[in-house]
Amino acid sequence: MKASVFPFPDRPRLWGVAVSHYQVEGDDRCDWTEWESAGRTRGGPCGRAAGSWERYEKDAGLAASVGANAFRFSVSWSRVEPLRGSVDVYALGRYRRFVERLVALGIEPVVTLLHYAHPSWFHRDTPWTSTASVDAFARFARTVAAALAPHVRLWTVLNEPLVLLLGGFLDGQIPPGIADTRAAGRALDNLLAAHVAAAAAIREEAPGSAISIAHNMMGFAPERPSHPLDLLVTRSAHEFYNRGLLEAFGSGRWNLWLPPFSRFVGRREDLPGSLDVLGVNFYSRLHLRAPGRSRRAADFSYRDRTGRGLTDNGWEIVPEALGPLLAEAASLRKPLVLTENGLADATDSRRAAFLRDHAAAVAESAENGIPVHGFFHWSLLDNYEWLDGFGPKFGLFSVDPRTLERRPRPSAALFRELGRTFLRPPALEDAQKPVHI
Ligand code: IFM
Repeated sequence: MKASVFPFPDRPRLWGVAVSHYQVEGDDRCDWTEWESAGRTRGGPCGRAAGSWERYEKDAGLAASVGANAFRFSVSWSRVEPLRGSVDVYALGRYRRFVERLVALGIEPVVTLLHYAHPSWFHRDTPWTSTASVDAFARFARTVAAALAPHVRLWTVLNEPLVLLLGGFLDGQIPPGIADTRAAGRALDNLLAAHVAAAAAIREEAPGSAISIAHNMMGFAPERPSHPLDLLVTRSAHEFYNRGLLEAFGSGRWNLWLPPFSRFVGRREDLPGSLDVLGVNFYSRLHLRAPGRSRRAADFSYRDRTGRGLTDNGWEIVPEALGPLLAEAASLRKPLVLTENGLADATDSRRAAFLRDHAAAVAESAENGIPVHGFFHWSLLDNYEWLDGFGPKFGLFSVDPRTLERRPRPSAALFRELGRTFLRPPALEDAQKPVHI
């Protein structure tokens, strides 16, 4: 059996912060800027975002100041390859400098290759519905891996591929704005093929790398707890959204049914071997009701069932849903990392409890033998939220929209304290236990 490349022996646990390039860098022309110009978002243009393109080294320092030993960010494909086939070496060098800074601070860089935004040429020339997308993406992955090796050892190839599929190809809410089941089926096949090809390219350019995806997992609950139709759609939502990709990466076969009429079936024998680590993004839970009043199969909504209140963008706070989802993710038999978890909370009145409760859920899972080796808070900074603009404040640090000055929110201190516990070596814990003789 092949020795596992993750967890890293010299850094068995990761306590980190996460951002994505488009949401923080600013002034990056890509499919999403076109989407904004076409008035397809609710929140206005991204513009300067948090200005991180000029401030990444400062952001690395902020991460260090809150005790992070890992920093997850994404590389902008549109900056690296603004025209198809031509690489901007300055952009690559910029990321290289950032990575070197992280390493100098003792922070593990964790790099995502596809975090929603694409170069403007992509959907025209090599769209996900065409097999040409596979080579185009693998070439980008190879270029980035060659530029950032050997400093980057953990790669998140695709961020939330099912969200991209649902939003981009089934309900047309995000680029490329398609709503067509057949196109979605082709896009899924090519996304998975692209993952495999990118993983191979990274492993060649950066030997010893660990390859992951960030899989968005949600809690699902029946709106009426004992209503048979609500129970049925809840089960189907869980199977489709949470389990579908686990089965695909576990067995190389997928059969995803999205009621009532969308089914995606496929196989790739090389899929299981293309993943070393499973990243889980977890935020909230949806309550389902069938038949739907506004949607045919079912309606879904967030509800405050735990009495903790909803986040600023209306999501239920439900840490008790995390443990069962991590257990489900563990059925893939790969090491796990919680690659995103956080909330929109401008006044910082709920973030401390949120952090504490989710860290406790992770600790409990680990104690129960779930191999969860990392925890990344979304986000380090207030940033641009895809459809909602700058309204939701996800940052441990607020960002002044005028000066782009970063300021720690009070809960940042708690993040640091929780990190100390999470990163404490187990041997030390044992040594601290009272010894009875
Ligand atoms: O901001 C997003 C991120 O880009 C992907 N996961 C969910 C976050 C909060 O909506």
